[in-house]
Amino acid sequence: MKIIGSYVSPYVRKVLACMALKGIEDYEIDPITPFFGDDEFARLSPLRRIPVLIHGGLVLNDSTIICAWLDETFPGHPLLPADPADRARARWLEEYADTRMGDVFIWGLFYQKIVCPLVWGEPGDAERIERTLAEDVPAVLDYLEGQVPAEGFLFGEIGIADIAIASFFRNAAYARFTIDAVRWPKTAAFVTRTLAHDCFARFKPFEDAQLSTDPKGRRAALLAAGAPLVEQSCGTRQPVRGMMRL
Ligand SMILES: N[C@@H](CCC(=O)N[C@@H](CS)C(=O)NCC(=O)O)C(=O)O
Repeated sequence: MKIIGSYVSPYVRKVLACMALKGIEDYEIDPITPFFGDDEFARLSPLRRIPVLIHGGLVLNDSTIICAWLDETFPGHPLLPADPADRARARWLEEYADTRMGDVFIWGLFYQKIVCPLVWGEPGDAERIERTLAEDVPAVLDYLEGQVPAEGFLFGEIGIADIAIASFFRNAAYARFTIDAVRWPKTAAFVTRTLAHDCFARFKPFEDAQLSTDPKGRRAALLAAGAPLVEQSCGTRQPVRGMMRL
């Protein structure tokens, strides 16, 4: 099995966390940033997005599709709760995280603060960052505060909804955002608890290696940290603008 996508992507992290829960250890990873994908990447990922999962002749795109396939294919820890109403709620929270939290935390913060200067050599949109922090982030946190439990996970055992939500807060932290635990105490504690779970914690050294090195030293740093890297990457040195949002 092969995963294409950087350890720092919230959607790749979501897939890797689900694989960890399922005990899937036999895979390789090509940890590219989506903007540095070659023609082979464009062929495998028509939206030029990560993650991509390849298993034999099967190529899967989109973290939700990938995680559903993992859950239907591999035994072990179920990613969805058993009760139909809970399953529906878990799917909704996954969708809410992937779409709204993606818009707010990735496109509104992480992309503006980290990706723009690093990949495009230009500052992010300061007005957008300000609006995101003043309006969009509080609205997301108000909603989550009414959803997450004071203790434990959303539906008993940790599952897809917990993982999808918590994953974005790693990127938020990279963009130097922390949850105000006085205003949103349940969400702050839930995120800390979920990100501390082994299914997330085990990948942190790879994220640190990815973030703290320049492209030249990255492969060596990731290998040194124990990342199961592919031999042949579909990464390239010249960045290509994404097609979904510019
Ligand atoms: N709905 C997709 C979203 C994937 C996504 O947006 N990935 C980001 C990386 S964090 C990406 O590839 N962005 C590049 C782009 O949209 O151009 C999923 O769940 O996999």
